[in-house]
Amino acid sequence: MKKKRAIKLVEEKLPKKRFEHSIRVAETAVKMAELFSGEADKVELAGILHDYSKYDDLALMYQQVTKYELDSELLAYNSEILHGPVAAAVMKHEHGIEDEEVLQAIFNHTTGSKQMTLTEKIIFVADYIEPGRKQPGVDDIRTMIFDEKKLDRAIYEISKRTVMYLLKNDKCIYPRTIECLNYYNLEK
Ligand code: DGI
Ligand code: FE
Ligand code: FE
Ligand code: FE
Repeated sequence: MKKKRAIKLVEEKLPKKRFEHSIRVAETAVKMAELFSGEADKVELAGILHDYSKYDDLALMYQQVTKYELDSELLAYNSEILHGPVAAAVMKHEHGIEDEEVLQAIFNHTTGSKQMTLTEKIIFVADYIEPGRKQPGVDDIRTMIFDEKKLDRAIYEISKRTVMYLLKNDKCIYPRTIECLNYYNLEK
């Protein structure tokens, strides 16, 4: 899929704020690709499309999990966990995206995963640090990336902060989130 078509898809589907977030994730991801010798075209496309399913009706998402034979464990979770895997399946089956790296980056953008490809890593981090993000301490992660160039360290820090936030708010933690946390703790 060409960039222009991806932008049009997302612009027509998502609210303006979420569309603008998607563009900033893509822009941040392209900058990171330059820094870490990643593939700019891939991260740009994944960045534009990563939140495509974010506001889909939960019932529709559950239907898509079944239709596209995604892990049935997903059915126990809400749209926060579902929107990445569902968007990846929709892009593959309904919009003809074949690049597995792009699809994986969309799939895992919320939870991360162990042994991520460079494209996946970049999208996972760019989603967290794009210039519109205001989480406390997000500048520490930006420094880790743009000054220290420590990608795996940044992934660990993001996972850790996400898990701490989830525990504090009595949310369920998806197994892949923990897998990511542990893997990049050892890798960092
Ligand atoms: O879609 P975005 O808001 O751009 O960002 P995202 O896809 O990274 O989603 C972030 C949300 O997902 C954030 O509120 C935390 C939540 N999240 C991440 N990992 C888990 C999770 N929620 C649950 N319940 N369990 C997780 O493991
Ligand atoms: Fe998301
Ligand atoms: Fe994220
Ligand atoms: Fe996002």
